[in-house]
Amino acid sequence: MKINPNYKTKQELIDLYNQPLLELVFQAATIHRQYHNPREVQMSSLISIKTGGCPEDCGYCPQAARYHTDVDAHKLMTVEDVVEQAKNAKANGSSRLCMGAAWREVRDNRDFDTVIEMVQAVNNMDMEVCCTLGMMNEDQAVRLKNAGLFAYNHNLDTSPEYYGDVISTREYEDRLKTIDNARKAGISVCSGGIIGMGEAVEDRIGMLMSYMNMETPPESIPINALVAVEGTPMEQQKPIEQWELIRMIATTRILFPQSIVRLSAGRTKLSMEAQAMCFMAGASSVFAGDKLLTTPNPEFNEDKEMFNILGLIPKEPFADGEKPVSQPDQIIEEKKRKEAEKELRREEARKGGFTPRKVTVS
Ligand code: SAM
Ligand code: DTB
Ligand code: SF4
Repeated sequence: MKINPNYKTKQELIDLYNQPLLELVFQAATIHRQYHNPREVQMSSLISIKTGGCPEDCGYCPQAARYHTDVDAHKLMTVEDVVEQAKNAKANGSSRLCMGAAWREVRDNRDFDTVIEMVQAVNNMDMEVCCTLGMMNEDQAVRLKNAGLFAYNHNLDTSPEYYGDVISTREYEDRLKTIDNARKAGISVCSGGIIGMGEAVEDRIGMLMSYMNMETPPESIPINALVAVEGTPMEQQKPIEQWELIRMIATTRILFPQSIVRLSAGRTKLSMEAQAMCFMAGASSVFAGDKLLTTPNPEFNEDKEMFNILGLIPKEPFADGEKPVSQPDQIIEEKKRKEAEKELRREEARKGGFTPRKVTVS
């Protein structure tokens, strides 16, 4: 059952969300136990591989160049540094690594080649690799898939109706297209949203309806509580009530029984009791490590203590899908071949001999 057939209309979904809290949690917990091991929670770590300087105007985001936040722009990380951080995440129990770039879209340039190498390297470490790089076309999705990408994260964030109040530099339709491109390439889809941006309950439900309308809903649905960052248009938003987060997680769990619901940004403001309610309501993943992309997150040690107290077990990688095989990337291989050819010609010239026009290297 990919989508719960018992809820169809917007009103039915709003009633589901608004029912007495403990009834809602009990219903969600019951479904959760039918499809998942309730003790298993995946630890997933984030790396901001390219930080800040983004041309988009997402009202919640500290990485948008136009807002004056404390985030400094950095160029793309090296593959070696990413592998180093991935090793640390794995040693602390993370089975998934999500690499985020503050890009509007993927461009076919050297930076994307480097991301392909990062995907190959982390997949070869037996971690589920997820990327969130902005919009991408079908060919780019296929390249990522062949490199060994397990999942692509691209959030709808909110309802189609509220979207324009949050972002003006791209359309809801653009987001749907990228999700579709990932899906067509055979990549597992991770897509969810943010609550606490001033939206109404109808908008939270509207977002979930967008996922219900997909031929295949996302395998992974992150639910973020807004981290209100100074300098962004949403800096003054008052923190979301923990009950709202629990309701959103429970409603998502009931509507998409097989998907992984991720308790995502906003955990530093949540007590362990509130997080326990989120796990009871069907969340089975957290972002682990002291940083999300640019904002703080509970430290590994705090989470280890929470896992101990609540009797949770970190989930193994590839429990929900086969490990992809990393294949050599055609574009990178071709570039290497041309570079080797050039080097050979340079070498010949250095020796003082004649320079052959074309040398083929097998
Ligand atoms: N640039 C790419 C994009 O927008 O798709 C990838 C990186 S972007 C930071 C990934 C997601 O992080 C956003 O879609 C949004 O849902 C979430 N996010 C960003 N800033 C946030 C904040 N302040 N609070 C909660 N979630 C946030
Ligand atoms: C998602 O839904 N949440 C993560 C991940 N996908 C990429 C990002 C949260 C970012 C929170 C703000 C920050 O740290 O910059
Ligand atoms: Fe850029 Fe992504 Fe932040 Fe929007 S959410 S400003 S696209 S980094």
